[in-house]
Amino acid sequence: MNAPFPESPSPAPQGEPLHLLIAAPRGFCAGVDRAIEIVERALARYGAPVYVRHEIVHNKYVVDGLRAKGAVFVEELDEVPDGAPVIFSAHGVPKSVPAEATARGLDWLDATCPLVSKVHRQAERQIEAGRHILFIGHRGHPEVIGTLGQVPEGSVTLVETEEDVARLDFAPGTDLAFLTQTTLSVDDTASIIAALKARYPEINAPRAEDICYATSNRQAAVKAIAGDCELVLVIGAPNSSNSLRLVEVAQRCGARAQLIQRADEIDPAWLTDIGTLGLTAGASAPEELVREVVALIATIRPIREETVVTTEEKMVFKLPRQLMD
Ligand code: 0CG
Ligand code: SF4
Repeated sequence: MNAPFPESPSPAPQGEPLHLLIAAPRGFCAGVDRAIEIVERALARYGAPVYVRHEIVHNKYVVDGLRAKGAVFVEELDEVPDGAPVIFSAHGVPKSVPAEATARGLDWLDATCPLVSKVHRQAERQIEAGRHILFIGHRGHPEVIGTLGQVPEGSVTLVETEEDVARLDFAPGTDLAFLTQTTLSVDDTASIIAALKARYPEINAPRAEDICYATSNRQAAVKAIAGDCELVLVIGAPNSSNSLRLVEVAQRCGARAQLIQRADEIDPAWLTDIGTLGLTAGASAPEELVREVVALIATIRPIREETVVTTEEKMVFKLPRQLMD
């Protein structure tokens, strides 16, 4: 029998090649790798269903993939049935959450990124030292809720902007300390800290930067390409703080910037009149989605792909002890 006649391939795109600048580092950080591995190992150990409180990381593709393997995502612990294992997301949880899980006798695992846990411990130490904390972060973000929930109510004040700093009314000489969310804009945070230090010169600063290595490296990487790009695509979710910051950084470099979750959100019209396109991905966006975007773009314009590396990352975090054997 004759082989079926092959379908004719769609014609390759014609015209001027689009220069595609891909930022590196981009995509998964060590905390995201670890959190996803915790869910996968828990599924292997306990079998499905394994409950996860909040999206393990802020990415629908990752969450859908784990859901297909038997993870059940909930927002609150009271949605977890008695006797079921539960994992806390990479963003961290208030102290009340593990306390409640223990009280209910639930088998729980903590996928909080170690760099978020480090900020939790600093918050406790500042309170033990008798200081009031000014916490720089975005109201309502799960990491902020988790960090504020490490210390007694009333012992921390959230600061989102320089205007918030101007509105503070602590008496001069009040024993203050500041801490920050891990996924903030490096530049905005520097301005807020400068404003805090100007108002309260004695304020206690964290020993090391709270903004994590992945957040600052991805911002530096997008800065290195954005000035040469007419448009920068950032792969990430609308609830992903670190991804939103990459959009802002690119815009401040003078590029148009667009957050997209998947390749199918790209409007071909965005690509017709430009010479250079930038591409990066937030810390919770997998490399598969970057390749999917590149493949889609290549169906619209011929591309000349170039990766711009600003630093190499080698960070790896240990898994929780319960999952090591
Ligand atoms: O950037 P945020 O904190 O919103 O989280 P996301 O899940 O996007 O990325 C890393 C983590 C945790
Ligand atoms: Fe940890 Fe930073 Fe990754 Fe958040 S973005 S999970 S703090 S390494």
